[in-house]
Amino acid sequence: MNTVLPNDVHAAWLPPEAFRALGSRRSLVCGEGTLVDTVRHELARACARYGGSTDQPHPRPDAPPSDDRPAAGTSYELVFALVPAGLLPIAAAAVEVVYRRRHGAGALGEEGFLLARHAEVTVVLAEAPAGLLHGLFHLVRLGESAFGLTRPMELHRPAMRLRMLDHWDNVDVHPVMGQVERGYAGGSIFWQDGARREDLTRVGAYGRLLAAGGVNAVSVNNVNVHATEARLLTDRLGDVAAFADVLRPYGIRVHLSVSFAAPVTLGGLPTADPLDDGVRGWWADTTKQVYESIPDFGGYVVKADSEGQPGPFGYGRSHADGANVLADALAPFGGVVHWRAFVYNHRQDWRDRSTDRARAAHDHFAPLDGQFRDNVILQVKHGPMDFQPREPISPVIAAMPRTRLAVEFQVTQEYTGQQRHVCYLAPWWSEVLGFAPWGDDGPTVAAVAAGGPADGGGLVAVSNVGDDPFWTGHPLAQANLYAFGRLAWDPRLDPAAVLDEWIELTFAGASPGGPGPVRRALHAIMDDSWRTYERYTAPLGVGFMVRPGHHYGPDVDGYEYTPWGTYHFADRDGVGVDRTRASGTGFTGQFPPPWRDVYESIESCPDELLLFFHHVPYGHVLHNGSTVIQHIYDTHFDGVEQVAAMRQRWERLDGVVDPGVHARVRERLDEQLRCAEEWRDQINAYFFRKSGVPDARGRRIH
Ligand code: GCW
Repeated sequence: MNTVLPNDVHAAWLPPEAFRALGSRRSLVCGEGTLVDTVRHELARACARYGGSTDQPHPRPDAPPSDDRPAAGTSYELVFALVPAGLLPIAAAAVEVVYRRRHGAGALGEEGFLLARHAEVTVVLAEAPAGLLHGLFHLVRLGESAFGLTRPMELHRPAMRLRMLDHWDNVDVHPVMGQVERGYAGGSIFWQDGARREDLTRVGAYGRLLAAGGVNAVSVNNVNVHATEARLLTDRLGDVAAFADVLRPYGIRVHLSVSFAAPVTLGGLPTADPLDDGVRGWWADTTKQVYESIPDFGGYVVKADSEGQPGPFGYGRSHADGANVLADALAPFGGVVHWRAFVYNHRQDWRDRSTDRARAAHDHFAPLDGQFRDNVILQVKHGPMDFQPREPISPVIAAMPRTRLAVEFQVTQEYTGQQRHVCYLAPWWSEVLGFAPWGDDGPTVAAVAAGGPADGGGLVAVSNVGDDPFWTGHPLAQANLYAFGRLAWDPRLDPAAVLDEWIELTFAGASPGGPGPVRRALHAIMDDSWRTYERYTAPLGVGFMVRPGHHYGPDVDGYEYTPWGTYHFADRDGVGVDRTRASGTGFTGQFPPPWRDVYESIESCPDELLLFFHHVPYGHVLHNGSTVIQHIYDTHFDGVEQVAAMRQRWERLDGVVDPGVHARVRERLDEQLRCAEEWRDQINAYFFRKSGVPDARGRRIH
């Protein structure tokens, strides 16, 4: 397993320095399996650099293999063990006894681990190999503090069983979308110009980074499945198997986006009707072959009847019929189908005020609750529209108690600055995950994704990685990828604390003065950067004032008269979309109480979503005491000032962080400032010209 990167590729959150505390100690690893070997390999690599040693139990030549004993005479400072274990050093054996007494077998599950410090030994126990790997990376995060005086026994288990990244990578360079659709970090790490990359070192290194954040699944190709990419399911399956081979040692399972029309386009059948026996048979046979070459294959991802992709509607069938045929093919092998709920009419007539894109997913899917197989996961974008910087949660999340739901985020910054802008998204995701759709006494969005007694669908996000030397184009966008994994593992984590972890790891080698000054500067720059982005772009939740097509920079009316269903309805008197039951599209009625009423009423609707739910006059007074028009001016002026301050703050890190990182971030901040000024000037000019209301503070509006 080679995950050693060439020097010109940034180490992200796993620089060698992050392993100093582990690599300078004497460790023992007890257990067997691919992922246990990975733990050994990681420790050996760290020890080679930092002078520690790592050992495994030496079987006595005359004893059965289970009677393993640690090398005599060595006192270990760190023990990793799969339990139940054979002979362990005394401290670890004592921890195991306490664990068994307190929790009994099975408490750690497939991926959990236990951490304790006892008699000056740090002990990590797990019941399955993946747990040891997660324990290893947890220790990497803790660094020296894992070896402090005492540490009470801690049990760590992921909140979500599936923590997945979707790649929108194409095999062939798409004439409009390029190698990676909505990719802002160069080409694909998987393919180049129509062929699988020969050297998959970066794919392996990517798996290692993901495992260290907590991700355990990756879907490798774009959900818009074009002709060449469709063949990944059949004659190009070797590509997928090769990726699976390099990701497996890090506990990452591979999934594949497939085309619903595959029985026709690949199988030569006359139909892809999900109720046709020939079609069912084709999916069953094809899937069987997939598992013959990839026994731990995760399953399929499907975008159907959406933005031109084929689907069951073409045959007069429901999305449950469509999803279930794939689910039945996958079930014998333990695979799942991620069926996307992103289904809406993208050929809408802007004159027709009754069609509301926000309603579409709920209209299509809520009536199907209870009709999906157990291994169908309905993958729902977190908001009803499309990854805008501010949206309410999708009402689908609260409407399908008998369906496994996965919530989908977008780490790639399509609508949040395209990795040219600093926009730390964890605070936004954390708000979404902590939202309680049924009111404060009910479960949160995170709890829905995690599932009740049965498994939920987990969390999915669109990756922001490419073949760029910094992985993510903007070096600070790495924090979003890291934070996604951490929040999927534990949605209650504080985004600022997650950022802290990321800084400590990534800048472990920073000089002078270690990560301290870097940490202060990065918190100042990043903690509030999502809200800053929100301030200088589309106001008060109205969304979609971006340039059509590429979605970068302002264009207030760019989507106003298009078929995409993304309107703001600004006129001389006011702005916003009336989605009330009383006089609008009725979208508020898709939410359960209390939100259906909170959003319905202009008095109780939160300011930040006001224009998502209501069309209001410019003089409408917000809860914050400002009028809508003055709020627009103020936030746009403030937002730009905040970006200027970020840029200054970053300048002071010159000579403190790696020069390559410094230069890249500086260049991006220059662009962010330019673009934020453009947003400010266009938005302010637009609303001043529409409303005729001057800025109360007399600032310059063009
Ligand atoms: O946000 C939109 C993007 C499309 C994307 C689509 C989706 C992959 O603009 O590029 O297609 O969402 O989520 O399917």
